[in-house]
Amino acid sequence: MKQIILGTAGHIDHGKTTLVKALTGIDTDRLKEEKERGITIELGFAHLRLPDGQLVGIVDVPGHERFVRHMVAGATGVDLVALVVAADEGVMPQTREHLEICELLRVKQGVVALTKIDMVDDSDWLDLVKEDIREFLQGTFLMSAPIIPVAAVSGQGIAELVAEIQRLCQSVEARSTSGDFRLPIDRVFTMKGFGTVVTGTATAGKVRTGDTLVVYPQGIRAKVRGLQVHGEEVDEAMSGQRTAINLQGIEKAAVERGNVLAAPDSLIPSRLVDVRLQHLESSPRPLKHRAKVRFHTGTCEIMASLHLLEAEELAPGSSGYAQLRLGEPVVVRRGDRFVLRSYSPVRTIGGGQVLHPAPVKRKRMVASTLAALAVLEKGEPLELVRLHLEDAGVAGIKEGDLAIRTNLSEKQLARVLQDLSSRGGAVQFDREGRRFADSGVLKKLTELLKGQLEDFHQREPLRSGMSKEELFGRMPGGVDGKLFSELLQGLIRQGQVVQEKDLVRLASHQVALAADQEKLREEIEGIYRQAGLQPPFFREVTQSLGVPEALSRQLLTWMLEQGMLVKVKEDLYFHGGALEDLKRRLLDFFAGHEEISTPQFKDLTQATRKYTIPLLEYLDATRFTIRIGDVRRLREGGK
Ligand SMILES: Nc1nc2c(ncn2[C@@H]2O[C@H](COP(=O)(O)OP(=O)(O)OP(=O)(O)O)[C@@H](O)[C@H]2O)c(=O)[nH]1
Ligand SMILES: [Mg+2]
Repeated sequence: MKQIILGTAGHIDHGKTTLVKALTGIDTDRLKEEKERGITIELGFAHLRLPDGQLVGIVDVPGHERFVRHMVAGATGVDLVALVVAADEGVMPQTREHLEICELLRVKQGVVALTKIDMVDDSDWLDLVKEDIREFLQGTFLMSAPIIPVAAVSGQGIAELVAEIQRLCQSVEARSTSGDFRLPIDRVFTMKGFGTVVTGTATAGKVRTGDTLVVYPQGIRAKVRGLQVHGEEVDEAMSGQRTAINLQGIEKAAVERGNVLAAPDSLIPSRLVDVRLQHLESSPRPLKHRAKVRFHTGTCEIMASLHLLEAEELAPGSSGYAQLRLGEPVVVRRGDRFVLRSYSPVRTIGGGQVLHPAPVKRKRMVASTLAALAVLEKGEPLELVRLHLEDAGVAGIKEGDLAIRTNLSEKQLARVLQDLSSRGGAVQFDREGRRFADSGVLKKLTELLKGQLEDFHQREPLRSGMSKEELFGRMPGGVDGKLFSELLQGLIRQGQVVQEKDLVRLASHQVALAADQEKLREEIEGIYRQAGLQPPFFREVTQSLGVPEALSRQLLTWMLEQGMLVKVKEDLYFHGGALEDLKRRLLDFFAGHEEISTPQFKDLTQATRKYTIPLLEYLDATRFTIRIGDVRRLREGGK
């Protein structure tokens, strides 16, 4: 069976609630204040079983000017509207405003109920009112909707109205129930023994008892303990159903109307939203850049400042791109409809469609901004995905986040990503995390990476390479670690970069000493070879040879990398051959001894304490020997 919701709309006192009661037998004005004042304040809920068996959920909205925000909340997720006009009064201000809201929210179909016809005994008057309504509906989605006269008190016309609703229901498109579950919350209350219950009209997906959901924008997780649809307990609820959800693990005070209950990781709270804004024809004056407005979407109302991106003002009846800067975070998806109302006096002034649910601050009057927004509004899925990949830049983006931003179905998105990847437009750099990056961004990053290596080789011609860590540190901020590794591996596979241990270098780079440097190197090495186990300070050697500081440092690094010199401790370097020789002699010693004491070691090396202690520590540290108390033994496997 299709899930269908019908909403009422119309001016105060025109008979909406009475009509719902005549249709369903349910009085939706439950509050004491509503009974006393005879008006609707909060949304009311009922359901109607049509003759053909179809069940229709009904949302009854208040007509009072002060509660239009409740009406907007109620109209969210509605498939059909019953526009109620009292025969004795005709079209009134909220008849107009409610119809405008339905238009802005893109309600597609409906019927007009001309109520209280028992109050009018003049058939000419009735014809006049009908004509008036017909004219009023010109150019709207209700343009050719039937106008059905009813009198709730006598039941006159009710059967005809039911027949029309049934006819409409048959043509309502069945909703998709795939995708992430989402329900804008319109009521929160506690039930004895059950805890917190929230209600709303599910606008997407499905939910089952036991599922974990998140209350947005707070990000509080809660478990679904129980579900009710039309007052009956169910295991599963879906898009298009009026649903009550009993939540476990959340206090009533932590949730409020306007919050959204949705699948984990399915929404991004944001204080910025890009939109296509339609300014109502009936608006009294142009909408100005930076105007203070009320942003309504789902069941929430949030104060916002309107940033017109294309002009200083928007004339009534015209439309344009805008960014809303909100006082509180909102959670929307691309394509969501919204309504704007003026700050004061409060009046509906426009509305439209969300293009980007979590954009960056946009620069106004800039061609690139407008081009991006045009893609967000009208782009093919592929262009849309590419735009979001580009925006994500060097940080890359998760497939799930792309889904939220584009609001494409899982299947559609997977297809686009595959298409883009095979065409070389996108790269999946993290399989497990399902993260992607734009190829153009990667190309730039690759150039940057190679540029950094090139700079390094120029700066340090005698060093064989740069540590991976240092190279990563020189990438622009926000570069993802996995993305960096993937790029580097790619360059290594292509043979452009070579990695040895932790050092990377351009394949083209080779350390080669100039003839004069080579001569110096030989002299230094000679001094160290001669000095054996009592080497001089490197600085002393190079100073005596008159080697400039910078070259001295480069030569040292190079000789260390080549293993000509070995660092035993800070500022203490030995000739590599001298150390090898020492190790050979130690092996001979251990052939005849179990262990060696410090004095024995001193004898063996013929060196002073200044050298013997660091040497012993070096041999321990490199796991050649092991220290036991005051003596050393050869480590197993030590050589
Ligand atoms: N005679 C007559 N009175 C009606 C009819 N429908 C509603 N009324 C009366 O009109 C008054 C207002 O009706 P409601 O149903 O509360 O009007 P509403 O549109 O729900 O009002 P709000 O929710 O406050 O906007 C009540 O006193 C009803 O009894 C009708 O068909 N005939
Ligand atoms: Mg009412």
